[in-house]
Amino acid sequence: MLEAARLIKRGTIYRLGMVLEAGIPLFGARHVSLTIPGGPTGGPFGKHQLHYNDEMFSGEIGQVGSQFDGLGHIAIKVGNDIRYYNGFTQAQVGGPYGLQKLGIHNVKPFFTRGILLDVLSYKGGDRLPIGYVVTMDDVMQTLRRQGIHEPGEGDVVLFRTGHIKLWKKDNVEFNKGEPGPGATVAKWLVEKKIACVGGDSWATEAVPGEDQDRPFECHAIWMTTNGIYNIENQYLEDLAQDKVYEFAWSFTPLPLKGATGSPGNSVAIA
Ligand code: UVW
Repeated sequence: MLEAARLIKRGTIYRLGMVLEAGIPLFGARHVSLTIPGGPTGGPFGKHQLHYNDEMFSGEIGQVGSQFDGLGHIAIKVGNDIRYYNGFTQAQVGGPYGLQKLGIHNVKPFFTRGILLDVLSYKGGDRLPIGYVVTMDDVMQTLRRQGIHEPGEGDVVLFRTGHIKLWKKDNVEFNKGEPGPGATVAKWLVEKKIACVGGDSWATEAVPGEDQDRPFECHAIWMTTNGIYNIENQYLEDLAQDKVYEFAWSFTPLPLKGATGSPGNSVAIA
């Protein structure tokens, strides 16, 4: 944490979360709805006639928008069992009113070193094509071009691909697939012992990926096998514009008991 704080030189805060609202691109049949029936919701109270508003929210709260994937989000079948991180089975994890293990409320706030890998600037163009698999050479050349060290233990690594430019402009194209790392880069990040990976796309990995028979392989490598979190749909344009490649990164997941993930607004401070 103190190491991360030393990366703050100018005191500029970059907001990385997208606005959570109806009309954003969503995976599958997920939905987002916020309503304030009537209005104001209540009051008046007292001589000054105080009124108040409350909202109703409906949606897959941990899995929409700029979402942070917890370790109870992804499982893979091993033998006859569906297994989660730490080898937990579906019977141990599942529950009708929230996860019994690996719920997002267990995750502590982050304040750590963040690294932007602006692969888009290295490769050129407006955005990387859907399905483009970021290679180890792309990662190394991007690091060299940016003049920063390889990631280390506890870091967050954010990939910029330009895919976010489709957000609310062409949701159909946004949802069709995406560029991003594949299993090779995913495993390298595991070796580096990073705490969290993320990017400006909805899964932080190439879709379709390197092996079309193993969709969301990086999700499984990161979350299920190695306990590395994944923060998706991050807005990285301002960081790229200012060429800010190393920063303090902070995010506090919503401690919603038993949830699979958390919405929110991570920040980079430089
Ligand atoms: C899935 O849930 C499969 O993907 P994501 O974590 O990107 O929403």
